[in-house]
Amino acid sequence: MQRILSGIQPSGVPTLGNYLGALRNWVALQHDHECLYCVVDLHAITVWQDPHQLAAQTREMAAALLACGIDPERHVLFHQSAVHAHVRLAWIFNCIARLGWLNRMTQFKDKAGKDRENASAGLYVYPNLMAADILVYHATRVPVGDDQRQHLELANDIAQKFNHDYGVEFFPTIEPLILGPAARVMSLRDGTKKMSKSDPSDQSRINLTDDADTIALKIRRAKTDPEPLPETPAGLEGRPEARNLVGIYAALAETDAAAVLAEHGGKGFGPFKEALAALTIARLEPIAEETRRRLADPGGVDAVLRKGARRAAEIADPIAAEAERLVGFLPG
Ligand code: AQP
Repeated sequence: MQRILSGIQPSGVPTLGNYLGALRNWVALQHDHECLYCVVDLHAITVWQDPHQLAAQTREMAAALLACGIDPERHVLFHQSAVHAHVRLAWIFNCIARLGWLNRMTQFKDKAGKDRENASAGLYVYPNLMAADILVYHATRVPVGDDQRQHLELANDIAQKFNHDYGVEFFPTIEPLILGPAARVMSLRDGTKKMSKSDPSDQSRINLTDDADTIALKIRRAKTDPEPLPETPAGLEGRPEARNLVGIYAALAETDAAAVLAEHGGKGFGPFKEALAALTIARLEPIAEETRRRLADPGGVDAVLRKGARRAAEIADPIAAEAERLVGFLPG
């Protein structure tokens, strides 16, 4: 069975975008892979996180993952900061990766924005930590959105350079696992911007913990244009908000845009939004309910994470120790 590693930042409450782009696939992959799923709190602090909220958000993220169907008995669910091997290997990778490689990373450019001088050094070396997250388990498959492809190529460059520099075949090649049609969910306020859990506007996203009334209201208020829905997908060209809502409907109904438009095309957004709200509520309400139930016992969620961290460390510690030995460190 191939080993999978994937992570999600506890930088807010998980969104419908995280669910359709990642979490739903994580659950499905459990059937035929050995899975390690990680709440990546080390990655989250590459941008400012309120320390009073970070622990709560980490727990909330874990509860949501459990509610989505991650099975912590058959697989491993943990928080990244609890497994120190990630940081040990990330430091070695900081010394392997070249500045020129990191300078090409488009996510850093996007996240740092215009004020690059003021971005944290952590944000800059984020891809090196991501490479360590994966390679410290010798994981070979990583389910990611298309936006992460560049980081995985960098991880493979790092693995190859390590193997070459130290004359070993120690780190394997990683294969990105881009699943299904690219489910990229956009903001409800701006169809050209990705839906994000850290967007300052709560109206821009649907949170996995939103109740039915909140979901219905957010969808009713979602930005649209004045035209009716087109009859075919070609008519979505140049209409990012319409494309997004149709895409969300298709992803939730596990169908495609053509089938959605065959049913709803030619009509105004009013009735379509009602149908979309009903479908979203039907899919998300059980998850929100189970997340709340889990969070009523915070100690129970923490215990799942701690147990997961112990099991993750059993795999990662010997691999980090061997990498350190290859580099030439004396054992501690
Ligand atoms: N809008 C989205 N549509 C589809 N997939 C998405 N993902 C995130 N947003 C969307 C996928 O969710 C996984 C975990 O993401 P992450 O927490 O590591 O960071 P992110 O991609 O930066 O997600 P956010 O929600 O936008 O977080 P913040 O606001 O903190 O930056 C990834 O597999 C990602 O592709």
